[in-house]
Amino acid sequence: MLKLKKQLTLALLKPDIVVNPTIRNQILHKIQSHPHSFTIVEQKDILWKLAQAKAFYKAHEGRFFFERLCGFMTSGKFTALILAREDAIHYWRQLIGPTHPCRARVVAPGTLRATYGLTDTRNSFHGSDSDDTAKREIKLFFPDFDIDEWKTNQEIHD
Ligand code: RTP
Ligand code: MG
Repeated sequence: MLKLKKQLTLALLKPDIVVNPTIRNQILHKIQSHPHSFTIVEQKDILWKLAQAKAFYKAHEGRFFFERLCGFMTSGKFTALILAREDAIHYWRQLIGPTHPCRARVVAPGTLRATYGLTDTRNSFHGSDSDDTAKREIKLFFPDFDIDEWKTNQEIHD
């Protein structure tokens, strides 16, 4: 039987989730359970300085929500995860749902942002949007993690 290759993505549980340990644990359990079945390959809690937030969200510099986004992301710890499964980038973004929770509640009820998101900016989750972005974000949050070595090990165990 043909087995699809696993892919890695970088996910963040933002400070509005991490401030509530019960909710955070519920989410960690849910994303590993059927039917989502992500494997948590690495996990780390991080507290950013403002400059780190500004660098990560540089693409949004100048937009009206940039300052409040960086303020929010430095308001407390967030959890960074490396997640693995087939088509992980696509499925993680599908599971978290559209950027804005109000819209998510209409077009994608049941998604994580629809369920937990508070506002357009305090929207609880992040997910890499492409393979290149995932590689860059994994390197940023987990500099010691060797993506190529992980891929090689997957091939050996497949
Ligand atoms: P992410 O990068 O966090 O996975 O989210 P995304 O691709 O769905 O959204 P993006 O457009 O990249 O925006 C990055 C983060 O900026 C905040 N945001 N606030 N109108 C607003 O107030 C607004 N729009 C975006 C959100 O926290 C979003 O996740
Ligand atoms: Mg984005």
